[in-house]
Amino acid sequence: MKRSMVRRAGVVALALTSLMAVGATAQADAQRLSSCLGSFCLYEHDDFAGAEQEFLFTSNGCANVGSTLNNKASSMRNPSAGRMQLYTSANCAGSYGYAAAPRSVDGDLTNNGFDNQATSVRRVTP
Ligand SMILES: [Ca+2]
Ligand SMILES: [Ca+2]
Repeated sequence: MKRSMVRRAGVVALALTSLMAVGATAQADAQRLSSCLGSFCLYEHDDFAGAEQEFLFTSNGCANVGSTLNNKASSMRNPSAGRMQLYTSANCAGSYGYAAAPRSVDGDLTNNGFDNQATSVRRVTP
């Protein structure tokens, strides 16, 4: 079973801006991960800003990015123990173009060649 929801994250993004000024300490990374309440979160803009989609994976599987963030995701948080693979096609068709390690964050997908590309997400066992 999986489901997803989209909510605005303006207040969260403001709080994170001050967190990130502290520096990339392990503690700050843990706080950044805990700010994603689902299994995996995508954000419209760099540094976890703009619209957010939370994916609630309870097992390995594929979920499509919602219309709000389709081809718009620019940063991600993966607080889960799973590896998240991002695809440019719906229903995780074809090969993935980006993989998020368990318990990782990425504030900018541009240097991975995957800015504004994600259309679906598959959770796999690392
Ligand atoms: Ca974007
Ligand atoms: Ca990156």
